[in-house]
Formats: sequence, C-alpha cells, structure tokens
Amino acid sequence: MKFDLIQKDKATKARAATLETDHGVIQTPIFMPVGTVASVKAVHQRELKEDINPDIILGNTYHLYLRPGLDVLEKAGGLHQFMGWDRNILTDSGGYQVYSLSDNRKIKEEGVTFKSHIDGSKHFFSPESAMDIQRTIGADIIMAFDECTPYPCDYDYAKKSMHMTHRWLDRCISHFNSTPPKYGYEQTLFPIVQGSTYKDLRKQSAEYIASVEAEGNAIGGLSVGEPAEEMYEMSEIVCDILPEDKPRYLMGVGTPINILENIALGVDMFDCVMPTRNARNGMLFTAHGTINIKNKKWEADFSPIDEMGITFVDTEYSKSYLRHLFAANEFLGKQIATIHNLGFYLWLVRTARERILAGDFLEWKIKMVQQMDKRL
Ligand code: PRF
Repeated sequence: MKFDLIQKDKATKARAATLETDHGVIQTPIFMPVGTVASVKAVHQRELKEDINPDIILGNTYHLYLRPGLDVLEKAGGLHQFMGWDRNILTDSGGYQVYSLSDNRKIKEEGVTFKSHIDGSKHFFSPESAMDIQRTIGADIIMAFDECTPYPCDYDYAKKSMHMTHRWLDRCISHFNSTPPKYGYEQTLFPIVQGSTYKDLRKQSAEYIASVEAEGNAIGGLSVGEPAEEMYEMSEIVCDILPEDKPRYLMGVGTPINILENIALGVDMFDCVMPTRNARNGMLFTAHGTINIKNKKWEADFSPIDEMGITFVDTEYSKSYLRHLFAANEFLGKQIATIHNLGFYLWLVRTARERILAGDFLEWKIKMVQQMDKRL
C-alpha cells in the first residue's frame, strides 16, 4: 500500500492524500459506505459505482463469516468477485460486531466466544482467526482484533482492556505476517487505538500503536455514546501521536458535522451506518440540515429532494413523492433515500478535499457546520 500526503491545511490539521492498493487509488478524506453483508443496503452496484462513486467500501467479518460463510467466499474467489465490486474493500475484524450483536459473549485473553444472532450457534474468534477469516474474505485493508469498551467505562476496565487489545495486536501481526494473501493481491493490516475517554490511556495506546509501524492506523472506541466534544478531544490526542505519513481511520463516525470536525483534527478515513440506516428510516442529510421526509409538512412539497442535485435522485424525484413512498412503505423510498444520503456523504468528503487543496477548508468547514446543524 502506498500513501502520499499531498497537502496539509495551514489553519487546521486537515490533510488531503492518496492511498493506493492493488484495487486502485483512494482519495482522502474518504467516507466508506458500509456493506456489512456483502451489500450496501438498498443500492445496486451500478448506482454505487456511477452515482455515489466511492473508492472503497466496508464489509464485516462477523456477518460474512456467519453468512454466506468462508467456504462460499473462498469458492467465489473472495468478496470482490462475490459481490461484483472491483474497487477497494476494508473489513472490520469482528470484535466490535460480536460485542454489539451476539448473545452470551465471553471475552478472555485467548479470544471471544459468542452465539450467532442468526441461529444461536456457538463460535469463537481470536486474533489469529480474525486474520485468517479476513485473509479469506480478501479485503484490501483488514483490521486488528480489538475490544471496543462501552461508554461510560471505569478506568481500571478501560486500562486492562487496552492492554489486552495491545497483546491481541501483537498476535494479529505475527499471525498476519505468517500467512500469505489468498487471491494474489496485497492485503494491509491496520491496528486500532483504544483507551476509552481517558487522556492518559489514549496517549499510551496511540504510542503503542504508532510503535508497531503499520501502514495505516485506526482509532476505535469512540462514537459509542460520549459527548461529541469528548470524542474530538480524544481524536485530537491520538491524531497528534499517530504518524503523519500514514492514513488515520476513525471507526464508526459519524454525522456530517462529526466528519468535518475530525477531518480538521487530521483524520483521513471514516465509515458509519448512519447515512444508510437513517435513510431507511426516512432521514435525509443535506448541506442545509436534516429532513425527516415522513413529516406531514412535505406532503404537497413538489420541490426536488435536494436542489444541489448531487445524485440523480435529488432532482428526479420530489419531496412529496418520496414522502408518499415512505407512507406507503414502498421499497423504492428506501432506495432513493439511501442513494441521496450516500451521495451527500461522498460529496461532503470530496468537497472537504477540494477545500483543503484550495487552502480555504477552515472557512468552508465553519460555514458548513453552522448550516448543517438544523432540522428542516
Ligand atoms: N473497534 C472495531 N470496530 C469498530 C469500533 C471499534 O472500536 C467502533 C467504535 N466506534 C466502530 N467500529 N473493531
């Protein structure tokens, strides 16, 4: 993997860069649409590629391991082939989804036992198996196996958990290095900083993660219920320690405002279910605030969904029509809303990049944050 820092913003810590893997170039800052079960929910590949146009999407080890399972993925020749996506894929390691979705999970030094949320069957993930599974899924960027602590989390637990995540990282690295990629292209492992909302732990964890000299680094354990200000404070401490010449990925973040604030602190990569999940519930993100399209006020509003027209759905359909689709519980409503939201998120990070390159990112960010902090 190759990372080129192209421009550092003068007024903030924002950066514009490019990241290159065997599946192509990723221009950063980037937002990665979430495709948990080998599908970015409600979006066809053609719309994803041509209309939304991200350089990379995300998949989940936990879900893909349970269904369709590794046999099918391996026979397909990996996830890219299986789902018809020839650009980059990043997979999360499974730990986080085990904690949030499965029943009866038990976390031990050796690994985590859990019951499938699908059929209750029992499974075990370890740092080693998380590497093997992600090798088989075939993502370009794979994540270390970590524990994401809940919020709030007492200091002693956060500290113990962070040290275990570091020991798990050592196991991930040695196992990863001793197993070759399966499909002929390179895979890259990103370690994850933890440490809850404690400054000293965050600092210690970022120093440890930096010391292993991976090709890219991630920040976990944030956006789990803490106030946004606390997230920004932790993100800043960590970004200031992580190496400048490697990409920084903030996991599971967030709202459009969270994304701009974290870009300003030096984060390059983001993912979140918010644009897709909220779309399916009728919530639209726009440059002028959020819209609940189910609201009666849109009943006879025949103006376009979004005057900006970032994707074709924005001007092809009216607010009134989209509201009707939601009222009638039509699949198409969810599809339109998802394309709109992902189109907007990708526009946001692309424009952030343009503003960084043009040298007026801060002014633009301040204006956008103020504008977007509204309900329409
Ligand atoms: N760890 C992993 N995946 C994650 C997180 C984490 O801490 C988060 C936290 N926001 C989202 N996804 N492995």
